[in-house]
Amino acid sequence: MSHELKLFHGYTACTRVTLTALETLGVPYEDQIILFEKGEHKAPDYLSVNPAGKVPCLLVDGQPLTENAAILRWLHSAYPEAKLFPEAKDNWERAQQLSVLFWISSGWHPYVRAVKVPMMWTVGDVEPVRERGKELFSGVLDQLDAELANRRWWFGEEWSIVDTYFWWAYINSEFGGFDLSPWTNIARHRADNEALPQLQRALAREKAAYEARMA
Ligand SMILES: N[C@@H](CCC(=O)N[C@@H](CS)C(=O)NCC(=O)O)C(=O)O
Repeated sequence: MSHELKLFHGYTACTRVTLTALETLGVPYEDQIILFEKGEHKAPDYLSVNPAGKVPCLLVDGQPLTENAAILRWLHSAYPEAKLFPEAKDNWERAQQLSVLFWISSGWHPYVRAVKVPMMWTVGDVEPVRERGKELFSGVLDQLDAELANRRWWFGEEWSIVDTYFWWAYINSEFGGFDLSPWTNIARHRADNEALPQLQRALAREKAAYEARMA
Protein backbone atom coordinates (compact mmCIF):
# COMPACT_ATOMS: atom_id res chain seq x y z
CA MET A 1 0.00 0.00 0.00
CA SER A 2 1.42 3.41 -0.90
CA HIS A 3 1.22 6.40 1.40
CA GLU A 4 1.43 10.12 0.96
CA LEU A 5 4.41 11.27 3.02
CA LYS A 6 5.48 14.75 4.00
CA LEU A 7 8.36 15.46 6.36
CA PHE A 8 8.82 18.65 8.37
CA HIS A 9 12.51 18.98 9.10
CA GLY A 10 15.15 21.44 10.28
CA TYR A 11 18.61 22.49 9.16
CA THR A 12 21.32 20.21 10.70
CA ALA A 13 18.59 18.82 12.99
CA CYS A 14 17.96 15.21 14.01
CA THR A 15 15.62 15.13 11.02
CA ARG A 16 18.70 14.25 8.98
CA VAL A 17 18.07 10.74 10.23
CA THR A 18 14.42 10.73 9.11
CA LEU A 19 15.40 12.25 5.75
CA THR A 20 18.00 9.53 5.28
CA ALA A 21 15.37 6.90 6.10
CA LEU A 22 13.02 8.40 3.49
CA GLU A 23 15.83 8.46 0.93
CA THR A 24 16.52 4.79 1.68
CA LEU A 25 12.92 3.86 0.88
CA GLY A 26 13.16 5.26 -2.61
CA VAL A 27 9.51 6.40 -2.60
CA PRO A 28 8.29 9.93 -3.36
CA TYR A 29 7.80 12.28 -0.44
CA GLU A 30 7.36 15.99 0.16
CA ASP A 31 9.42 17.95 2.61
CA GLN A 32 9.18 21.32 4.28
CA ILE A 33 12.00 22.92 6.18
CA ILE A 34 11.11 24.68 9.43
CA LEU A 35 13.45 27.57 10.13
CA PHE A 36 14.42 27.71 13.81
CA GLU A 37 16.16 31.06 13.30
CA LYS A 38 12.80 32.54 12.22
CA GLY A 39 10.97 30.86 15.11
CA GLU A 40 8.82 28.85 12.71
CA HIS A 41 8.80 25.79 14.99
CA LYS A 42 6.84 27.80 17.61
CA ALA A 43 4.62 29.70 15.15
CA PRO A 44 0.89 28.91 14.92
CA ASP A 45 1.10 27.35 11.44
CA TYR A 46 3.54 24.68 12.58
CA LEU A 47 2.03 24.26 16.05
CA SER A 48 -1.20 23.29 14.32
CA VAL A 49 0.74 20.38 12.77
CA ASN A 50 2.85 19.46 15.81
CA PRO A 51 1.80 21.19 19.06
CA ALA A 52 5.13 20.18 20.61
CA GLY A 53 6.86 22.64 18.25
CA LYS A 54 9.61 20.17 17.36
CA VAL A 55 10.85 18.39 14.29
CA PRO A 56 10.67 15.77 12.90
CA CYS A 57 7.00 15.45 12.15
CA LEU A 58 5.97 13.08 9.37
CA LEU A 59 2.54 13.46 7.84
CA VAL A 60 1.34 10.05 6.73
CA ASP A 61 -1.72 10.43 4.53
CA GLY A 62 -2.29 13.74 6.31
CA GLN A 63 -1.90 12.38 9.87
CA PRO A 64 1.06 13.57 11.99
CA LEU A 65 3.58 11.18 13.49
CA THR A 66 6.29 12.64 15.72
CA GLU A 67 9.45 11.38 17.48
CA ASN A 68 12.29 9.91 15.44
CA ALA A 69 12.04 6.51 17.10
CA ALA A 70 8.34 6.13 16.30
CA ILE A 71 8.74 7.43 12.75
CA LEU A 72 11.67 5.11 11.99
CA ARG A 73 9.83 2.09 13.35
CA TRP A 74 6.68 2.95 11.43
CA LEU A 75 8.65 3.40 8.19
CA HIS A 76 10.32 0.07 8.80
CA SER A 77 6.99 -1.71 9.29
CA ALA A 78 5.41 -0.01 6.25
CA TYR A 79 8.45 -0.47 3.93
CA PRO A 80 10.28 -3.57 5.22
CA GLU A 81 12.09 -4.10 1.90
CA ALA A 82 14.15 -0.94 2.60
CA LYS A 83 15.80 -2.77 5.53
CA LEU A 84 16.04 0.23 7.81
CA PHE A 85 16.61 -2.34 10.58
CA PRO A 86 17.85 -5.91 10.40
CA GLU A 87 15.21 -8.60 10.29
CA ALA A 88 14.27 -9.41 13.90
CA LYS A 89 13.71 -13.08 14.53
CA ASP A 90 11.62 -12.58 17.68
CA ASN A 91 10.22 -10.02 20.11
CA TRP A 92 13.50 -9.94 22.00
CA GLU A 93 15.38 -8.72 18.93
CA ARG A 94 12.64 -6.18 18.20
CA ALA A 95 12.95 -4.89 21.77
CA GLN A 96 16.74 -4.62 21.37
CA GLN A 97 16.22 -2.49 18.28
CA LEU A 98 13.85 -0.21 20.19
CA SER A 99 16.28 -0.06 23.08
CA VAL A 100 19.06 1.45 20.98
CA LEU A 101 16.67 3.97 19.40
CA PHE A 102 15.53 5.16 22.82
CA TRP A 103 19.09 5.26 24.06
CA ILE A 104 20.00 7.70 21.30
CA SER A 105 16.83 9.80 21.44
CA SER A 106 16.61 10.11 25.22
CA GLY A 107 20.26 9.60 26.19
CA TRP A 108 22.50 10.98 23.48
CA HIS A 109 20.26 13.74 22.16
CA PRO A 110 20.13 15.81 25.41
CA TYR A 111 23.93 15.61 25.71
CA VAL A 112 24.35 16.81 22.14
CA ARG A 113 21.97 19.66 22.89
CA ALA A 114 24.01 20.64 25.97
CA VAL A 115 27.18 20.74 23.85
CA LYS A 116 25.74 22.39 20.75
CA VAL A 117 23.06 24.72 22.12
CA PRO A 118 23.66 24.98 25.90
CA MET A 119 21.46 28.09 26.00
CA MET A 120 18.49 25.70 25.66
CA TRP A 121 19.35 24.24 29.10
CA THR A 122 20.13 27.36 31.12
CA VAL A 123 19.25 31.03 31.51
CA GLY A 124 22.65 31.55 33.12
CA ASP A 125 26.24 30.98 32.05
CA VAL A 126 26.33 28.50 29.15
CA GLU A 127 29.93 27.32 29.53
CA PRO A 128 29.45 25.04 32.58
CA VAL A 129 26.48 23.43 30.81
CA ARG A 130 28.55 22.86 27.68
CA GLU A 131 31.46 21.43 29.71
CA ARG A 132 29.18 19.02 31.59
CA GLY A 133 27.55 18.08 28.28
CA LYS A 134 31.01 17.25 26.89
CA GLU A 135 31.82 15.02 29.87
CA LEU A 136 28.54 13.13 29.62
CA PHE A 137 28.85 12.86 25.86
CA SER A 138 32.36 11.40 26.16
CA GLY A 139 30.89 8.55 28.21
CA VAL A 140 28.45 7.44 25.52
CA LEU A 141 31.10 7.87 22.81
CA ASP A 142 33.35 5.50 24.78
CA GLN A 143 30.56 2.92 24.76
CA LEU A 144 29.90 3.28 21.03
CA ASP A 145 33.58 3.23 20.15
CA ALA A 146 34.10 0.02 22.14
CA GLU A 147 31.19 -1.67 20.35
CA LEU A 148 32.47 -0.56 16.95
CA ALA A 149 35.85 -2.15 17.63
CA ASN A 150 34.20 -5.52 16.97
CA ARG A 151 31.98 -4.78 14.00
CA ARG A 152 31.51 -2.34 11.15
CA TRP A 153 27.99 -1.18 12.00
CA TRP A 154 25.94 -1.20 15.20
CA PHE A 155 24.07 -4.41 14.36
CA GLY A 156 26.92 -6.17 12.56
CA GLU A 157 28.09 -6.12 8.95
CA GLU A 158 24.96 -4.41 7.59
CA TRP A 159 24.12 -0.73 7.91
CA SER A 160 20.87 0.18 9.65
CA ILE A 161 19.25 3.54 10.31
CA VAL A 162 20.56 3.57 13.90
CA ASP A 163 24.06 4.00 12.46
CA THR A 164 22.99 7.25 10.84
CA TYR A 165 21.26 8.27 14.07
CA PHE A 166 24.57 7.84 15.94
CA TRP A 167 26.33 9.69 13.11
CA TRP A 168 23.95 12.64 13.39
CA ALA A 169 24.56 12.85 17.16
CA TYR A 170 28.34 12.77 17.07
CA ILE A 171 28.80 15.12 14.13
CA ASN A 172 26.47 17.63 15.76
CA SER A 173 28.66 17.76 18.84
CA GLU A 174 31.37 19.23 16.58
CA PHE A 175 29.17 22.29 16.05
CA GLY A 176 29.65 22.91 19.77
CA GLY A 177 33.44 22.64 19.48
CA PHE A 178 33.68 19.02 20.59
CA ASP A 179 36.81 17.15 19.45
CA LEU A 180 35.93 13.67 18.16
CA SER A 181 39.48 12.70 17.18
CA PRO A 182 40.21 10.42 20.20
CA TRP A 183 37.50 7.93 19.10
CA THR A 184 39.10 6.10 16.19
CA ASN A 185 36.40 3.48 15.58
CA ILE A 186 33.86 6.28 15.45
CA ALA A 187 36.04 8.05 12.86
CA ARG A 188 35.83 4.96 10.66
CA HIS A 189 32.06 4.64 11.28
CA ARG A 190 31.68 8.29 10.33
CA ALA A 191 33.51 7.85 7.03
CA ASP A 192 31.37 4.77 6.24
CA ASN A 193 28.17 6.72 6.95
CA GLU A 194 29.26 9.70 4.89
CA ALA A 195 29.89 7.43 1.90
CA LEU A 196 26.26 6.25 1.88
CA PRO A 197 24.35 7.53 -1.18
CA GLN A 198 21.11 7.82 0.81
CA LEU A 199 22.81 10.05 3.39
CA GLN A 200 24.34 12.20 0.67
CA ARG A 201 20.94 12.58 -1.01
CA ALA A 202 19.36 13.52 2.33
CA LEU A 203 22.01 16.20 2.95
CA ALA A 204 21.57 17.57 -0.57
CA ARG A 205 17.80 17.76 -0.10
CA GLU A 206 18.16 19.49 3.26
CA LYS A 207 20.63 21.99 1.81
CA ALA A 208 18.42 22.73 -1.20
CA ALA A 209 15.39 23.29 1.06
CA TYR A 210 17.37 25.55 3.38
CA GLU A 211 18.98 27.61 0.64
CA ALA A 212 15.66 28.08 -1.15
CA ARG A 213 14.15 29.59 2.01
CA MET A 214 17.20 31.70 2.93
CA ALA A 215 17.70 33.15 -0.59
N1 LIG B 1 12.76 13.25 21.05
C1 LIG B 1 12.56 13.99 19.83
C2 LIG B 1 13.44 15.20 19.83
C3 LIG B 1 13.06 16.16 18.75
C4 LIG B 1 13.85 17.44 18.88
O1 LIG B 1 14.22 17.88 19.99
N2 LIG B 1 14.12 18.07 17.75
C5 LIG B 1 14.85 19.32 17.76
C6 LIG B 1 15.70 19.44 16.52
S1 LIG B 1 17.06 18.30 16.57
C7 LIG B 1 13.87 20.46 17.79
O2 LIG B 1 12.84 20.42 17.16
N3 LIG B 1 14.21 21.48 18.57
C8 LIG B 1 13.39 22.64 18.73
C9 LIG B 1 12.98 22.82 20.15
O3 LIG B 1 13.15 21.91 20.97
O4 LIG B 1 12.44 23.88 20.46
C10 LIG B 1 12.83 13.08 18.62
O5 LIG B 1 13.71 12.22 18.73
O6 LIG B 1 12.19 13.23 17.58
